[in-house]
Amino acid sequence: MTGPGPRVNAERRERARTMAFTLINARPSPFGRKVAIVMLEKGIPFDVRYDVPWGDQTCTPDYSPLQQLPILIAGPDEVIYDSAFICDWLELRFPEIPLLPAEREARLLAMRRRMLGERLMEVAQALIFELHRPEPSTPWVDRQTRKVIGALAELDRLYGQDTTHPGTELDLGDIAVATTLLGVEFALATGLSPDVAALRWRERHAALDRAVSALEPRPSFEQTRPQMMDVNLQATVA
Ligand SMILES: N[C@@H](CCC(=O)N[C@@H](CS)C(=O)NCC(=O)O)C(=O)O
Repeated sequence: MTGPGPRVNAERRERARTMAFTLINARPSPFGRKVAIVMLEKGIPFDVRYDVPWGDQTCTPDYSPLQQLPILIAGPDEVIYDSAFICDWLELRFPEIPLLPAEREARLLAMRRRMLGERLMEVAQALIFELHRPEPSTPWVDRQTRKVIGALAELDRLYGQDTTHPGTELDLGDIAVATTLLGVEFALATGLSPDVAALRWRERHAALDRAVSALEPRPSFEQTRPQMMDVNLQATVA
C-alpha cells in the first residue's frame, strides 16, 4: 500500500501549521503527557489548557462523555478524547513523522509495549486510588499490585531483549511506557501516591531504567514534565 504523495503530505503539514489545536490536560497526567509528546515529536503545534477533572469548575464533561482528560480540540466540530484514541487519530492524520514502525513484526512489538504501558498506568491508578480510600480493600490492593509487578517484569523483559532500543528513534510504545513509568515516579515523589514498593520500578528493573533514561533528555520529554495540581485525592475517592 502506498501512502499519500508529497503534495498531500505538504498540504497536511500546512494544515497542521494553520490549525489551532488545543490540548486540555491535567498538570500531572501521564495520559495527557503521552499525547503532548506525540504532538511535539510529530511537529504539530498546539496550545495547552489545564483543567482539574475532579474539580467543581471542570470543563471536561463539556467535551468528553467519559469525563476524562486528555481531550484534543482539533477544530470547531472535531473533539477527540481518550489518550490512546487521540494518539491513533494523530498517527493517521499526521503520518509524515510516523511513530509506529512500518515493518510488521517491529510494529506488533511496539503495539505490545504500548498496550502494556497503557494498561499498567490504569492498574497503577486503580491501586493508588484504592490506597487513598478510608478503608482500602486488601484483596483488591493485592490484585492490582500483582498486575503492576507482572506488567513491569514483562516490560523489563521486552526492553532487555533489545538493548539498542530506543536509540534515536522512538515509537508510540516507548512513549506510552515512559510516560507511565515517569508518571508513577512523579506520583511517588510528590506524595500523590503512597509509598508502594512494587511501584518503585527504577530500582528493580535495569532495562526499564536504561530505556526511560535514554528518552528523558529529549526536548519533547523535557518540555512536558509533570507538575502538581490542586487536588485532594482522598476527598475525591472518599
Ligand atoms: N483511558 C483514559 C484515562 C484518562 C484518565 O484517567 N484521566 C484522568 C486524569 S489523569 C481523569 O480525567 N480522571 C477523571 C475521572 O476518571 O473521572 C485515557 O487514556 O485518556
